[in-house]
Amino acid sequence: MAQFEKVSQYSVQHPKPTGLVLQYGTAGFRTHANQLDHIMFRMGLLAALRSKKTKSTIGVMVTASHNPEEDNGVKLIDPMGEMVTPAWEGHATRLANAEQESLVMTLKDIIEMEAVDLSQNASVFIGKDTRPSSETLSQAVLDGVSSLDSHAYDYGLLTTPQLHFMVCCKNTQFRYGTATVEGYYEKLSQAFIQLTKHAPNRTDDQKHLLVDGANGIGALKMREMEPFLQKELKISLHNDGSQGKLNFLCGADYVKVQQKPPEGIKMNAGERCCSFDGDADRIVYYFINSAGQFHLLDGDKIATLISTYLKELLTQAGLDLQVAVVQTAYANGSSTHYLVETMKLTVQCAKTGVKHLHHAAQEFDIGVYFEANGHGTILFSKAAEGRIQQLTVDPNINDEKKSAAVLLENLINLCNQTVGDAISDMLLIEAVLAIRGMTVQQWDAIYSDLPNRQLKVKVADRRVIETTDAERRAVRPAGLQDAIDELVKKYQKSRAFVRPSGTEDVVRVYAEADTKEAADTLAHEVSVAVY
Ligand code: 16G
Ligand code: ZN
Repeated sequence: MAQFEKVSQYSVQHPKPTGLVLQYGTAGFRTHANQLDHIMFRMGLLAALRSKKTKSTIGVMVTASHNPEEDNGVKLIDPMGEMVTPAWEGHATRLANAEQESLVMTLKDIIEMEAVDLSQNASVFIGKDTRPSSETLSQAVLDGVSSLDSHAYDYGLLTTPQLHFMVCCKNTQFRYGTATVEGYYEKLSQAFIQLTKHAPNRTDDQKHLLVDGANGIGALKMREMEPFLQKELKISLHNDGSQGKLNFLCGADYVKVQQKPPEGIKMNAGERCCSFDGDADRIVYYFINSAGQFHLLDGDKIATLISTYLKELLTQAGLDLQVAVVQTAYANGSSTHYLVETMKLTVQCAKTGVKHLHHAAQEFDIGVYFEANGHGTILFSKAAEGRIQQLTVDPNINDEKKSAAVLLENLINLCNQTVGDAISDMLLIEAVLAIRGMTVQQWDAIYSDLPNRQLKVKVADRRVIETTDAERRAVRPAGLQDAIDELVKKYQKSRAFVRPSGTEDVVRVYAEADTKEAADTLAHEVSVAVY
């Protein structure tokens, strides 16, 4: 078949190093950029097949998010802008690891297994981050798509959530928005400007926000977007990529893990600051107080701010829609306690990894999901969106209800419902703080985080650890959970768990307790039990 001849020909230019085995992990393939050329070509092939199968546009994003600049990676995006379905993650791993001579055979196998009609048209959207390696690697994706005579549209530089947005817009016939960067900026900024109208008389200080762009794509895109915001937000952009290295001593992951401000940003006491990660799908906020102490507002604090505001608006609008918050085992115990006990919200725990949280959040009228590391968004069910929309045009309701419904409608438009999005989340947070007239200190004071500690443990084979209950309990090896339970009992307000990492060859340990010393000691004792 001519189609496969082309695949064979092109694949020679993207040879697989013999014996190299890589897995489609929690967020796609991710490793040193010099091992990825063949993977990119093959993901181009697979995206074309997935597009033929679903009769929809599929996305391929070239990025390694918060990893060092020398790494790169790739993830596939399904028709509604969500992460590719698990069965196809399996196909991705198989295709990636087929040795050069069996590539076409593996491809044919997948075509047969999925009953892909090769005569069907295919369309693939491609995006990339600012890593130097992304240029040639995205070219390899294009080669893969073209070698199956499929249509590729290369958007060039995009944040990961922007590509998710484009794919969703395209496949919903633009009901979700226009599949261009301008369409993205316009949709979000219009919603933001509408929301800020409910917060008149904001001072320049209140409009001012320091943004750490991690020297990556988020900084670039923030610059592009700023004019659309019509001065309703005054951004001081730092780590904009003009000097520093991507993710080096800056970015959301650095700030969260190190629990300190990034380099390259000068903060005055009480100033609101936020950091994006390398592909702008995560965000964390922080400030320093007058005593110079650093305060981090992570994904848990973001979820709390947003879910409590949504609940308030629903009450005002008289809508009985259920708001649920989806967290992971890493959520600080204080956040869960506050959401359940004080706010009386439904809280669910999902396994680490955006796809798990996203999936869980889809079960509710309104699902707010955030990982503690700052990745998250809000999902509104079609029915919830419909009821809110209806209320905005209902002639029989009072002004208070109508105003709440209009605010909710604008919040829906401001959310990137396809995936966590640093830019969209930032605008959401800024809007909520503005409307409520809240300072970052007041937001931080909603609850106090329990001291916590994370450690990595290197073991011979991390897969010997098996977990259950959304990774909060270990079922294997035998005896490990009992040992953890005994250790936890020694401390107050304590909790600990272990889980094998999905992105690194390590076991992760998490512990929290009423004091820093107790959390540190508990984490250390649990890591000893893991050996
Ligand atoms: C990936 C996930 C992130 C998760 C992290 C956990 C996506 C887009 N990203 O970066 O959500 O928190 O993995 O890493 O799903 P770990 O398994 O090494 O702890
Ligand atoms: Zn990321």
